[in-house]
Amino acid sequence: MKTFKETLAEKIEAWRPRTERLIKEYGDVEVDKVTIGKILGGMRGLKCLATDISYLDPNEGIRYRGYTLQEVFKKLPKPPGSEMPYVEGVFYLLVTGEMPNEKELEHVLDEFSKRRILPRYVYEVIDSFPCCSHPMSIFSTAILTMGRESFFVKKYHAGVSKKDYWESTFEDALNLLAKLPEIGAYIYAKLYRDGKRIHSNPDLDFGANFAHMMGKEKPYDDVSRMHFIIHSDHESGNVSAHTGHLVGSSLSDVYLSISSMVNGLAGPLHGLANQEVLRWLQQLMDRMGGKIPNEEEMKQFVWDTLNSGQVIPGYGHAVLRKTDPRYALQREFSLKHLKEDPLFKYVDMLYKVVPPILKEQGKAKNPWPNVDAQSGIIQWHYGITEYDFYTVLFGIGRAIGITANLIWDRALGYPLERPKSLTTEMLEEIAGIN
Ligand code: NMX
Ligand code: MLT
Repeated sequence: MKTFKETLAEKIEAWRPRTERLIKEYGDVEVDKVTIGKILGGMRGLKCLATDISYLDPNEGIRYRGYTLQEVFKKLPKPPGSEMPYVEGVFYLLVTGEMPNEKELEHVLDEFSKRRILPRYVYEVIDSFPCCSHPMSIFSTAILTMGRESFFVKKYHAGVSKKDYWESTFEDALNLLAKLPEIGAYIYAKLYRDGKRIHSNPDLDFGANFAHMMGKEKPYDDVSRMHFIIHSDHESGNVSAHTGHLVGSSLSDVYLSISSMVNGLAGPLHGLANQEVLRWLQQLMDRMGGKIPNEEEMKQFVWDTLNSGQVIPGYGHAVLRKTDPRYALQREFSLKHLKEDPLFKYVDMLYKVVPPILKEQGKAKNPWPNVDAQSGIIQWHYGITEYDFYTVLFGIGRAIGITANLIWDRALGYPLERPKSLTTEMLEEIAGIN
């Protein structure tokens, strides 16, 4: 049997001529048009990045290596007795483009398990944070601290060939990913459980070990697997993926790149929206004094939020134009496992109430819910009510896709990213404004 790395090496060798040919023979072919609207409008929709790890269709949603999420969940191998697949399997899929067979999966599980031990200084860094620090700041710093472990940096200083950069990036990626559940669980223990840490269990897979360290019973292992898998990738243009890629393009190592992507994810228009959904719902619960609002009361709450100039968290999207399939998947899980949860009832009613209101308001291009409208409610149901922590969970998942991208960025020799900027005066001149 070939190892994970040997399989990847073959894929890379086979892929390189395709990229080389595109650059050499078709470098001048136009793909998209850059308008002033795009330059001043956050480059929305501008086709200017390449990745083969995943693709986001506005109506269908995300595909990982050509597979819809439904297919990913159906085809990836699952631990015995579990509803959700191994997280390690999705990393294999994103990196190699293939579903792992039993032997390949066993090998990846072993790779993750043997790299999971966290250096002591990471606990000390987490311990030394001042009170009231946001968990995302701690998470980002914990990752950053481990830069001293980078295998890529050692190889680079030793003078390795550009063609081989991917190998040490692959090692860094595995070394970091295997440690993220422990970092996340320790931040949680430190902030919300008086530092009472539960030691990791090397016999458990990524999702089950995380659940174990969080002190949670079944089915929280499946909740974790589902959460990490659905958050793992969303093509290259979203803020976290783009940040990871941009920072990596200067040959910053995996630790620097992933720490940076975490900082991008921590904004309320991106990953932090999952915490914002809960914060917003808490305001509604306070207003209702614990009573479930009726549809009219809910509509009023939504309008009040909009009329005060705020966004409805968990709704809208820069690319999607339909309900996010990640929302739909979590809704399906919620209908099966937490249908009677009062918070799920809120979320269920919001699904009916918000899209028509956003349509009526006429501003949001996509009135439908995104992944963040559901994820926090599931965590809350299983007892993780400290919603400041939710984006750390998103970050653990997102690191899987971004590291897969970083490996391939190195393998295909993607260069330093450096677009050109213009001044307002220059734009006015281009527009023909006197
Ligand atoms: N509630 C209220 N207004 C909205 C919403 C919303 N959920 N979504 C978009 N709009 C507004 C938006 O603020 C903009 O207003 P203005 O013209 O005054 O600047 C207008 O509609 C047009 O925006 P769009 O082109 O539809 O959206 P854009 O691509 O700029 O932004 C989001 C996408 C996701 C940032 C935006 O929909 C939003 O702020 N949603 C709420 C926050 C959220 O759920 N973020 C999580 C996204 C998923 N993730 O995990 O990253
Ligand atoms: C994501 O998962 O990154 C978000 O849905 C945001 C995006 O794709 O722009």
